[in-house]
Amino acid sequence: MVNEKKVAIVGCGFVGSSSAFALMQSGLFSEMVLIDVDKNRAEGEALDIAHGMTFAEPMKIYAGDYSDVADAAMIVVTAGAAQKPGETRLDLVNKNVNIFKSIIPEIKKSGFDGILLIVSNPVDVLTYAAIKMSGLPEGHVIGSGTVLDTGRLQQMLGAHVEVDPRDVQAYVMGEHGDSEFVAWSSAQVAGVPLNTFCELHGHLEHEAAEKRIAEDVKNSAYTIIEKKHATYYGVAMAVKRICTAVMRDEQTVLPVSSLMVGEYGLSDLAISMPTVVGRDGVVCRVPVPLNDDEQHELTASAKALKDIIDSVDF
Ligand code: 6V0
Repeated sequence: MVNEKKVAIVGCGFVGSSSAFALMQSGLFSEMVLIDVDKNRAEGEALDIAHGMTFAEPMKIYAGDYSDVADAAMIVVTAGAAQKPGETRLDLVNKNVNIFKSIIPEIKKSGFDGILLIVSNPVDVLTYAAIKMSGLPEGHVIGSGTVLDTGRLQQMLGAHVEVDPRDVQAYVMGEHGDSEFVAWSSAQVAGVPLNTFCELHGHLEHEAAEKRIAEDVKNSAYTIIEKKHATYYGVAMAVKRICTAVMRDEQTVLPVSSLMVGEYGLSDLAISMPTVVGRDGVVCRVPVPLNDDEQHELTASAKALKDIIDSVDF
């Protein structure tokens, strides 16, 4: 029996604890279990977050293990090593796939039957790995994908054209990483094509602005990591947004990462595209029209991911 008010978080570092903090304040759940190989860390975070509870939404929060996740409605996985100087991306992939080999089979063994949200990086490869290892229906395993990148894009575009970022419809698609791209050709503000809206604000150098903003979005994580060694508040809010879409069955369009089954000619990999998200995870995907350049960028991004997937032993 699934407990509709229970969430588990695996990995209680910067991202896991910030997500736990955001979820505690959300009122979505009344029970939250924190799991980490470093049990002390999980216990410390549970205590610290629980002490804020009387100022937010009361809930049960505790450090636990995989025997506690069977009836969870959602599990958020943020466990994993972060890239170190001198370490290749592939080194990180293998390291985190190995960490997933110690986590996902435990989740499967528990009989968990909810929605599995993958946040650890490289998120697209690990989402694919979790789909393969968990035995869960494909649509029940989603990666946070480019939800954070899209939030960053909306925030920057909102500042650029001086409008509430929530009124900007524009998506970052592809890999959550270096090969991601912005689907500029479909970008709008309140139904008005983005370029037209920009011109209303006297911004006429569309190509230069698009290039600058897309680069700033893509480099956000590097910039933040350089300054404060990790990024966690933005992604924690993205986690809360995805959990809200699932638990409230909102059918919200979010660019999560999920298994492609022929969309844009792609299959057998997880990558981000606008997707309707509800209580069943992936409800359906939204085939946002892409121009030739964008289709080319998506194909290249998918190839970069596929090459990594093919080199990893799942
Ligand atoms: P962190 O602060 O080092 O935390 C990682 C945590 O995972 C630590 O507490 C570890 O003890 C724990 N851990 C390691 N192995 C296991 C295991 N086998 N079982 C349980 N717990 C384990 O890293 P941080 O929290 O900063 O980042 C976590 C992951 O999130 C990394 O892979 C980041 O690259 C990724 N991010 C993903 C983002 C996204 O948008 N998808 C954004 C930011 C970071």
